[in-house]
Amino acid sequence: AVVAPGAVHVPEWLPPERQRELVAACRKWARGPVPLRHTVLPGGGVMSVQTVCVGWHWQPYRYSRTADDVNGARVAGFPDWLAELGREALTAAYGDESPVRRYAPDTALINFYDGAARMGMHQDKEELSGAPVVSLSIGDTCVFRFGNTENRHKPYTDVELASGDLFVFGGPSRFAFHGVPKVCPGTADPASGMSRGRLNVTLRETGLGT
Ligand code: MD3
Ligand code: FE
Repeated sequence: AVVAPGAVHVPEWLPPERQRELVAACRKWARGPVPLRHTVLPGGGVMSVQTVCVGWHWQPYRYSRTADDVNGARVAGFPDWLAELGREALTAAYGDESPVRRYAPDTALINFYDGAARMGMHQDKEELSGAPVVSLSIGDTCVFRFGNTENRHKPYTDVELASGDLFVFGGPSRFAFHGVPKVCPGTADPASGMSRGRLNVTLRETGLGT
């Protein structure tokens, strides 16, 4: 479903077996070299979501190779199979069009939501590339709020994201405000590899080079 220009929702795109593979990879990254943890914001706020990064480390509000705000370790490398998954996702959302074969994501932000976690409305502006963001949801269903480019308030559209759903945000939707006002605990299918909580993996091009 096209939710807005460039914003395409593909329900049940990732089959359960590939969801489990992705969960297994995320469990490994969650242990290190930089652990899954609550990001602390510059003003002292602590995010309710827990995050671990691959390829580049997002520390609010910049990317780095080392997790200077956590343990100083260098982040895990971004694997080729994850970039390939991103290209498959773009093809599924947009069809076999020109930008697809050139999509080269170099960072993944992996977010874990327990039953109480939320993400406030924000824009993702740290990337120097205007390439699309690929989002994969696994585990509990959530309410995802897709807003406008002007401000964090109305108009917005609420969309339920369930396990295996793909969402691609490109073109005019790339810099829209968005957030997760609610997760629905206990809605995960154990076949996803998540017995509780929600995992979201976003793939991005940072535009930062090597
Ligand atoms: C639209 N994550 O990591 S995924 C984030 O479910 C983030 O964890 C949410 O927002 C989550 O920054 C939402 C959907 C998403 C991700 C990035 C976007 C939508 C986006 C970037 C630009 C526009
Ligand atoms: Fe975001």
